[in-house]
Amino acid sequence: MDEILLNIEGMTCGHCVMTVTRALQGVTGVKKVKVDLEKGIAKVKFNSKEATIESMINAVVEFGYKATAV
Ligand SMILES: [Cu+2]
Repeated sequence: MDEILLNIEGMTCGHCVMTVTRALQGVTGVKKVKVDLEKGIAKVKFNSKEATIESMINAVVEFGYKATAV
């Protein structure tokens, strides 16, 4: 199991946190997601054989937020 931190830009409230969490959880291979609103960071546990960092970033962008690998 691998772990990555993503910087998430554009989150302002709990709804944003939920949206970003669901977006990341929807990526195949992502096992666990923890989003910190104040820090603007998402901690993601994933199987690197199934999920790529690019696929996670794209999933977040699709919902209108900006994500970059820390
Ligand atoms: Cu919001």
